[in-house]
Amino acid sequence: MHELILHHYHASPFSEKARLLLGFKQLSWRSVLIPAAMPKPQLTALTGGYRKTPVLQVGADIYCDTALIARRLEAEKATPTLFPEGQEFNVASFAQWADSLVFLHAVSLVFQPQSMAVRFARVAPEAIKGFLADRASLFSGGLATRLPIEQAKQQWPTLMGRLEQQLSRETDDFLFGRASIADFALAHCLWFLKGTPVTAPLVDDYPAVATWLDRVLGFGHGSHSELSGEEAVAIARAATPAALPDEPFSAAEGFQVGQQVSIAATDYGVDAVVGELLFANTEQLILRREDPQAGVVHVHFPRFGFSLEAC
Ligand SMILES: N[C@@H](CCC(=O)N[C@@H](CS)C(=O)NCC(=O)O)C(=O)O
Repeated sequence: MHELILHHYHASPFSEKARLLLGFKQLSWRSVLIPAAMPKPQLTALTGGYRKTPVLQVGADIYCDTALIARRLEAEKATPTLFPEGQEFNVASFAQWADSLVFLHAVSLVFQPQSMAVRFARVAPEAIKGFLADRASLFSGGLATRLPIEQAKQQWPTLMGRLEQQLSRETDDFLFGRASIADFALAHCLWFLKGTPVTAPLVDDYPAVATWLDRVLGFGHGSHSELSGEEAVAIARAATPAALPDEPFSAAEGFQVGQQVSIAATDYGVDAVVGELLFANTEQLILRREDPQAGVVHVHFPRFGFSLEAC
């Protein structure tokens, strides 16, 4: 059995989502800290170009995007479930909404000058310039656009007002009764805002929301220990990818097993990964690629929110 390896960095909200999923399932994992901006040489050796954070590695299998990481962790340990029976569509759809719409509001609010001044107080001006240029290029070529700060400020009270009302009427502790992927997808966006005193009141002014957030963050991160990026690449090289799912190849009309394809996120961070298409169903695509450093790896992507093109 291979260890779970999370490639992440501390300040990343989607990394916090993945860390909380690991904590919720009480899994132990290895932590590889990656740079917050390009270049990310070891990560690129594993993914073949996908650059977003976080990425989960299990031996020579590489899982991109927290929507798929959640499903991989569910396969690793079914209980407690992230997708409660009878609520599967509701929680996955809510999570997708929070990960895109609420996250883009949070990004806009966090990137406003007063908040950035606090976050980057101890960072050299050149490094700040480089980081901001990286984030501008992250959003080029994708379908998502960054939300203007005025729009985010005006809409935030509507989002939070509705959430506060829902949570203050709730007799259960979590959004859909039991804790689910929905709670974690919303919580990481609010965790991001809690990062400085400038944006924390955007959460703390709503008492039922703040109490719920504490409860979700209380799941913690599970037990973990450090690993270097070089060691992670060596683990991939020494491993053989897991057997493919025992299911028919489906949900990729016009494509065939073994075909050379390129796969990319459609929203932002649209850097494509090229390889041989091995598997497709309604939830994931699996691509085989051979890397000079990492050897043969299988890179897994969610089906939703990713484009599949013939090369
Ligand atoms: N849909 C992706 C979104 C991931 C994402 O946007 N991550 C941010 C960090 S929180 C990112 O990749 N930023 C650019 C980077 O880290 O290079 C997921 O669920 O994993």
